[in-house]
Amino acid sequence: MSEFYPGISKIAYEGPQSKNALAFKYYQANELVAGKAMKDHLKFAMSYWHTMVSGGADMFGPGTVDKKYGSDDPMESAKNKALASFELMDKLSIDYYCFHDRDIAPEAETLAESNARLDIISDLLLDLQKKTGKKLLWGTANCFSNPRYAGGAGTSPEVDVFTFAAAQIKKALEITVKLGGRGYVFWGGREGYETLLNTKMGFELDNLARLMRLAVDYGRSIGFTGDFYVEPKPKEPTKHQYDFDSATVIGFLRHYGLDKDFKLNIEANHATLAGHTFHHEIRLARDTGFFGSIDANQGDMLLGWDTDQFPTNVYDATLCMVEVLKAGGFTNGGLNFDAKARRASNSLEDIFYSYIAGMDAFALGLKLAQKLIDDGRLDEFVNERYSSWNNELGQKILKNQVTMADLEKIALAKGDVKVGSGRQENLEAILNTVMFG
Ligand code: XUL
Ligand code: CO
Repeated sequence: MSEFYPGISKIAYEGPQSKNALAFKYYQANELVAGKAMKDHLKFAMSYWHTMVSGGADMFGPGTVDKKYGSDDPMESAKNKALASFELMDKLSIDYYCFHDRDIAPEAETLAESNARLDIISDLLLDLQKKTGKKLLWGTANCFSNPRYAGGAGTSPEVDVFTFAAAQIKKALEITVKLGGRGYVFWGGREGYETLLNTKMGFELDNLARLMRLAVDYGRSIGFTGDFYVEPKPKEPTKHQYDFDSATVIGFLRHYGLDKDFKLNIEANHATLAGHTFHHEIRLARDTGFFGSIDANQGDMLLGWDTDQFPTNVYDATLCMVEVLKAGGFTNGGLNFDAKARRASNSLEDIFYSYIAGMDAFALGLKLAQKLIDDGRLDEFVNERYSSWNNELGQKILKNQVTMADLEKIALAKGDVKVGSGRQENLEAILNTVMFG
């Protein structure tokens, strides 16, 4: 069988001193970190849409990379993409992949025909999985590209569109289960609004939850035991997306009784679009029990949109991995590179350079996260900062054994209170010493 990435052999680990652009400098799949192989800590996944489908088109010009994979026929091209994706994952030592239904099999004229295409390609993917041991991390349905979804899918003002979205998600769930995916993602592509002048917001929110409930019930009925995820994003494509950020989504899931089945898929660039740090979003998910999976990428702080760049910021990767380690690691989730090479990075090698850059940044982040935890100074400081809650008064408050009047009496007797230093600058310096020391 001919290769789709000729001239590129399996990427090897050569260490930080290596100048070979096609080698890992930090990612060594079987290196143990705290007794567990890097590959099992990180669970890297390839995003099918950016890697196999998108050629770099933007609103100012067409793609710059040929992603037809040797055929103008859409189904031949789709088959070649499936084969190429497994070659790519093999060469990069990536164990998982993620897709939208329409990434793996192009949409046809009718739903029945689209479904038949999905059957053909998912058979091929299943076969490739069996031969290689690669796994599907999660599947999802693209309910945002087709013009029928202009006003939303689950939140469409029109009942026929809601019906179509449900049918599409049913099929996407079936192929996710068929391929052994441990996750199913809801990213509300156009589940939001442009103007409230034409929108029944409360009605749309109820319907979004209704669609998710239908999906959970159906998924469970066909043996899906993995996690459903919502992937928060505040804007783009709609002005206001309903799944704005983690806090909003958690409130939504609890309000509609979906919190037992859903966790969060946190994306770095979505976090910053919402005015948060990536770290904030993961911490919130972990502290509330909604930590699920991660879309690893990064935005550009000077741009107000979702640039989906490969993640190379080691501070962010480190703080992310601290949260992952403290969450006890991934269960069904993993690190999906929802990222694309820049439009000017127009060679097939650039796909490899991009993944190597992202994987090395996270390998480094993992090692540094473990180093920070082992160093212990940050945790020690935080524990000390909150230590007054261990005293008698603190314990009584935590056990809800006091009234406002009790607290007033104590406060009046104290007269005034002095608080300790938050020591931010010193903690930031400790972070640097641990990372670069
Ligand atoms: C869009 C985005 C999606 C989801 C899956 O910003 O991140 O690709 O990850 O639908
Ligand atoms: Co994403």
